[in-house]
Amino acid sequence: MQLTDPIIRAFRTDGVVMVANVLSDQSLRKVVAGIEAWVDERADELRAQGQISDAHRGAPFERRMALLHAQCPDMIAGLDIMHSRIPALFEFLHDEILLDAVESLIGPEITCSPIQHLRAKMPAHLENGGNEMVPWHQDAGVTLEDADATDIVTCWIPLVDASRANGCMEVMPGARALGHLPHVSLGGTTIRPDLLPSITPVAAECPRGGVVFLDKFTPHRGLPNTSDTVRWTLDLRFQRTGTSTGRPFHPAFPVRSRDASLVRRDHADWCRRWCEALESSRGRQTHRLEAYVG
Ligand SMILES: O=C(O)CCC(=O)C(=O)O
Repeated sequence: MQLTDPIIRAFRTDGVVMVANVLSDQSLRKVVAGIEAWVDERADELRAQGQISDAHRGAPFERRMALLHAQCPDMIAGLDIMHSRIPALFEFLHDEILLDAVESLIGPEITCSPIQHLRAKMPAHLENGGNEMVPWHQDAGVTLEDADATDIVTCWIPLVDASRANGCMEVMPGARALGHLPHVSLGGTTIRPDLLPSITPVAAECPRGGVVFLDKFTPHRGLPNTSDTVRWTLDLRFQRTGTSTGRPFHPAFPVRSRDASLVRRDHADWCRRWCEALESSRGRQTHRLEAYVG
């Protein structure tokens, strides 16, 4: 879906825009089916090890992971995109409707950044729940300097309706004009508290099918999930092919080009590149942090 001029203008001015009804139900169903297959496998593995007693097969997508996590918080270990490498997620990185929207913002030569996440945000009341809370930061703070000149578009994609209650993001519209703000390590990578813009935050509620488009300088954070269900989301990043990603040691790859031969569609190759990169980049710094004494 191409974005309209008013939406593009809002993105450029505010650094954030929520667009409803972007993605097809069919694409999202395929992604969810791929995740469910991973959950089945992981639950079976933990049941065989005696770490869970009930795999809750048949429980709704937005409940099941909470039921499993309550039995074994380790259930979500290895879920993130680069570790689980779920084939349906790799396919979704090429989603034509999503890429049409991204093309409206950065043009037709599009590379998928390796900074990409699948998040299952647990209800905060669960024991070990709330660990997935992300403090105020800019995506520029979690990329290294080599990407300073790169326009990076974050696509935050709920797989279930995302509301304030289940822990959607809060964002600061208009703060992108401030550029890169120093980040420190304080309960996670976060904007130095004394430099946090005094802009009233807005809850970026977004229904399933919608996308929140975010500029790399827009401060945002994840709210706690006060519901009983799991807030499932993807956050993916795209940029012009040939620009630096800020994670030079992790694999980026073209997902759209006027020259179709440049687009990489080989899932096995993607898996191989991630395995090698994770091994060889062990211990590398990925966030840009300043020393801080509060
Ligand atoms: O999903 C969240 O709660 C936070 C997401 C986030 O920080 C990001 O996409 O950069």
